[in-house]
Amino acid sequence: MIQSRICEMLGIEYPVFQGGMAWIADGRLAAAVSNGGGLGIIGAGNAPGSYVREQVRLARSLTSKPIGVNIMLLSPCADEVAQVAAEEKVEVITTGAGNPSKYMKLWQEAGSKVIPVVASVAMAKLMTRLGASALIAEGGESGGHVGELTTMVLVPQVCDATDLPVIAAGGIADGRGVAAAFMLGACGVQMGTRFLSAEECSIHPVYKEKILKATDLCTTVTGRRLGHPVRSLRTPFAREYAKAEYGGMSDEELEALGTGRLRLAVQEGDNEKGCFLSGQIAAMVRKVQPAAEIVKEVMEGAEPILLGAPKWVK
Ligand code: TUI
Repeated sequence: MIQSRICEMLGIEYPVFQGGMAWIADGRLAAAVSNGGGLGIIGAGNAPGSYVREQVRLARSLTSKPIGVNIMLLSPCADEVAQVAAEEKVEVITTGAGNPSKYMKLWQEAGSKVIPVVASVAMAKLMTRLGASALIAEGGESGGHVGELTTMVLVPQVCDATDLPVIAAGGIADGRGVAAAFMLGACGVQMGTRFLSAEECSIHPVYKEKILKATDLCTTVTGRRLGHPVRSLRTPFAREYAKAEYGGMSDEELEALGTGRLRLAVQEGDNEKGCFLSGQIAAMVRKVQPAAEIVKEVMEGAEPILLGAPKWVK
């Protein structure tokens, strides 16, 4: 089976991270992925430190393998959650939606490996200089908060800019995507959308069903005007928001319009008012299965492609 630098560094069997999705990636999902040989990551999102501590402890009760916590840097609770992640001594801390410089020392002193999501070469260089252990290069095919560049464009440039292991994210859901990521210079992948269909993923059944039924053009990006573009399924809410964004609404009204919508999707399955974050790859997510099976399936899919590479070159 394919092993890489990141497996060795973290003591994991497969170079597969599960994205730390806000409201979605809880201790149960993270433990299932880690038990399957990947790296399960708890998403802090906007939640307070107490929630994150509880989920870390839940994950610890379900697995003895390494786990991670993702700190969403736009969260009003980021400072508090950063502290909790250090206190709980999680093996890996990933970050998203911003610059984690001010927390790096705290986390390194706690013994955690810091693996920030970067969406640009400049951020990749800065994080390398500040002692990150690896980088996640996430292209705009991903769900949730997105950068400008695609995975195809971002990953090789980040690999050229650093000697650290690079994990590719955005638009990866099967063995072909993993093989392509390795060809771009990555030594592992992070998937979010593919894990939405995991048995251990506790999202509302309506959310799961929407992912399973998604087609290629099902997602859209809103929120550019306020400076945090977000990819989600095209739903009545996404259409309403897009209309408001290009209409006369003030920034404050627009901000208020988006507040609480992810919770409505994840917990209530509210088809009208919810914001169903999803990557472009949703159309390739076709069945509900255990998280461990997903990890194994994508890696088993990648191996023959990578080992048989000369066959594709005619
Ligand atoms: O963070 C994510 N995905 C997310 S966060 C989220 S919650 C949210 N809700 C409303 C508005 C915004 C977020 C849902 N999905 N992915 C990782 C990611 N990080 N993608 C892009 C970036 C990124 C962008 C800019 C990382 C660093 C960065 O640096 C900017 C700077 O500060 O220079």
